[in-house]
Amino acid sequence: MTNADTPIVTQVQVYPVAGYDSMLLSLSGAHAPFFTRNIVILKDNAGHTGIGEVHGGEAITKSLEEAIPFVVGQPVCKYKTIVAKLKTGHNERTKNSDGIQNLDLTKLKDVVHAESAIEAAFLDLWGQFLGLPVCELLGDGKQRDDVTVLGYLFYQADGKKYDERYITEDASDNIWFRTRRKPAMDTAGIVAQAHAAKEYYGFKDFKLKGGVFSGEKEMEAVAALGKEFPDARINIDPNGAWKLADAVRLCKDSCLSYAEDPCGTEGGYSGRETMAEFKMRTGIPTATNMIATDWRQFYHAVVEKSIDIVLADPHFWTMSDSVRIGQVLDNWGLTWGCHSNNHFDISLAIFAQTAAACPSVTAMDTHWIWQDGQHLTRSPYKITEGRIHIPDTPGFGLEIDMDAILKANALYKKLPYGDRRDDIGMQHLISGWKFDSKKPCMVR
Ligand code: GKR
Ligand code: MG
Repeated sequence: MTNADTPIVTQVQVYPVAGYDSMLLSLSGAHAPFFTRNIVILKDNAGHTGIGEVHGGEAITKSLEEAIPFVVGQPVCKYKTIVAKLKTGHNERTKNSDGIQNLDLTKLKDVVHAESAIEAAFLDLWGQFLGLPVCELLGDGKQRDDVTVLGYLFYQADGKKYDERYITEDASDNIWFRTRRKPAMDTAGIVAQAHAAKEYYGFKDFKLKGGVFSGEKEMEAVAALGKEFPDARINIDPNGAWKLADAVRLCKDSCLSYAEDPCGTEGGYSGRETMAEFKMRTGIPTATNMIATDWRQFYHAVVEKSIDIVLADPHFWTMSDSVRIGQVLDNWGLTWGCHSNNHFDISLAIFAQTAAACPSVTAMDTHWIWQDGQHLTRSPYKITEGRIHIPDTPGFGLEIDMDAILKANALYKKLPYGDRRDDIGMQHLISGWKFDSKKPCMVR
C-alpha cells in the first residue's frame, strides 16, 4: 500500500464554540456562565469525517487556522509527521512560558497543544479507514473495555444572583441536573453534590476542587465525603495554593487516597521540590497536572520523586504522547491519570480512548457532568456505574451533529471574549478581586 491508497484530507474546518456552565469556584476564580472550546472537523476523499476538540480561546483558534495549509491535501496515513511538525511549532512558540505551575489562566494557552485536536480528528479518520477504534491505534492498543471516571465536585456560588445568563435546571426530573446548578458553598452542599452525582452516574470515587476556602474547611468536606462514602477513593486538588507546612498538617491523618498539587512554588523552592517533601512527610501519594506538563518537567519531577500520578491530559500532551507517558509511568511503577477542564462530548471520547490505551490508570477526571446534555455529537459516550464503555465502532464512533456545532459557534460569537476569564465572575463575589496563586479564591 502506498500513501496514494489511503484517503486524502480534502477539508479542514475550525469552529470556536461555547456552552453553558455553572459558577464553579477554583483558585483562579469563578467560572463564567459560558465555557469555550475549539472544534476541528476533517473530511477525507473516502467520505469520512474526523473530529477533534481542544480548549477555547483566540490563540488556540488562530493556531488551528494556521495549521490548515499543512493538513489539507495530505494523506491520512501521514498524520504522525504532520502532528509532529505542528508540535514543533507549538514548542517553539511557548518555550519561554512558565506554563501552568501557578494556575495562572493567561498561561493555559501555552500548555494546551492546539494540534491535539488535529491529531484526534486524524486518528478518528485513520480508525475509520482501518475499521478500528482509536485506542487500538495508540501505544500497545486497547488495554481495557471500560474506563473508570471519578465524580468531580466543585464549590459553587449562586450564579443567577450575579448574572442572569447562568442557567438553572430546577424543573429537571434528573437529580444531578437539578443539583449541578445550585449553590454549594459548604460541606453539606458538597456532600449533596456527591450523592446526586453518584445516584445518576454511579461514581465510586470523588475529587473535590479545592483552593476556594481555607484548607481546614475544605478538608472538613473531604472528611465528610470519606464518612459518607467509606469505600470511595477521595482526593482534593487545591492547585498548589497551600504552603507546604499547611498541606502536611491538613492532609497527614486524612482519608485522602492521593493529594493533587497540594502545594507548589514557595520560598525559593519549586513545586517539584515541595511536593517531594510533602510525600516524604505524609506518605500520601501525589498527583499533578501543574508540575509535569511536558517531558522536561516530567524528568525533573521523577528525579525529585515528587509525583506518583501524572494527570496527562491529552490536550496538554496530544493523545499519542499521553499514552507514551502512561507507558513510561507504568514501567516505573507509577500511574497515569487525566486532568480536565470544561469540555464537550468530543473531548470525553478523547479522554476515554486515551485512558483505554494506557496500561495502569487511576479514575479519570472529567468536567463532563457539568455539561452533560449539551452534545455536539448524536450519541455521546455515557458514564454508567462510574465507567465509560469503549465502543468497538471505528474511530471515535461518534456522529457529528452539525446543527449543534453551528449553534454553539453562534453562542461563541455573541461572547465579548473567547478566553477563560475567571477573575470577572469572581469580582461579583469580592470587589476588585485579583488572582493570587497562594490564596484560595474566597480568602482575601
Ligand atoms: O475547572 O476551575 C476548574 C479547574 O480548576 C481547572 O481549571 C483545573 O485546571 O481542574 C483543573 C485541575 O485539575 O487543575
Ligand atoms: Mg489539578
